[in-house]
Amino acid sequence: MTLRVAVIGAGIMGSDHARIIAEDIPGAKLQIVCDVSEVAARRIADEFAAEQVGTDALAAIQRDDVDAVLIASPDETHAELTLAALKVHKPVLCEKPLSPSPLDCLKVIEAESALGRRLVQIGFMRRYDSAYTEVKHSLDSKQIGTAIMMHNFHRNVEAPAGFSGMMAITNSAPHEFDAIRYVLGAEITTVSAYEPGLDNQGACKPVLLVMETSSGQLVTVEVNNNAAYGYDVRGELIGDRGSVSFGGQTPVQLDKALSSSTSYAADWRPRFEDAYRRQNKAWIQSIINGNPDPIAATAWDGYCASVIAQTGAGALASGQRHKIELAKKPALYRE
Ligand code: ISE
Repeated sequence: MTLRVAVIGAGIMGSDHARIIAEDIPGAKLQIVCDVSEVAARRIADEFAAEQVGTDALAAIQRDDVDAVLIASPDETHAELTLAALKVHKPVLCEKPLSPSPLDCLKVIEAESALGRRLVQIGFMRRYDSAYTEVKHSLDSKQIGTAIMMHNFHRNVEAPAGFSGMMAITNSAPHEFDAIRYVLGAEITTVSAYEPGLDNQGACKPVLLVMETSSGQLVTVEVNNNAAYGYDVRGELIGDRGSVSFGGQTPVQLDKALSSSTSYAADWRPRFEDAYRRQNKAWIQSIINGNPDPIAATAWDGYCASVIAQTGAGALASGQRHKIELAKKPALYRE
């Protein structure tokens, strides 16, 4: 069985997903690349030998020769396109965020619940990263006892123009929110957010989030989108009988001239290359098997990340500790 995939969006992530679908996944075929820019869509389609090129996402989703939809268009379009795919009962892998708006996430949840089966997976690829997998295993297998605290660091080399501390919470930190919920198996219940007071001429400042969970853990997240030295995602999970550190740069170390060095990736793609590949493979396999992948992030997980992001942004603006208020979890997403 070969699944014909439409990739919607020919930007950084769309082109990466198109490559993975075309080159790395037996059982999947890159059917169409669609982007509002025909030039961008054609460039990626030509590079990875897609059958078709399109500029109308809704039309691409409805095509008879498309079995599954991978959404990597701008964030604000994700929910609408996911709803369009659900309308024609097609499985979706939607890049994070499902939507910056929790209300729009809820619309997806309602539509999926009405269908009575899970067709939406969210691209929280860290669930497929070996570091996070091992951290979760060390906790689940009781190697470090009960989790007490978790520290998370998320650093990009340079923020795009116009990126703010607020956007660090709504665009970058959702990966952390999902990874924390996934590893700890707990909900985030409160959030406070801080920025350094220094005046660095309008550049996006780092933000520090302090959160509490439903199991009583304390969690910190530092997002620094202007870290300058490299893409660096790492952290430490502290239990009452041990602790596990994770992440870090590439595993290769260069020793010469009385010194030792390692190198950092310039952005997230090399760091999470294997995770993206495993995630997309698991997505295709789950469609072929007819069963959602057990570790995949669901529309509910997308909603939770969106609520935490929105609440975190509010906490940064107010300087107060804010409570995370979630809707009732629908039956479709309960284990
Ligand atoms: C970006 O949108 C991503 O999704 C990356 O994974 C993340 O590391 C980066 O900070 C975000 O801005």
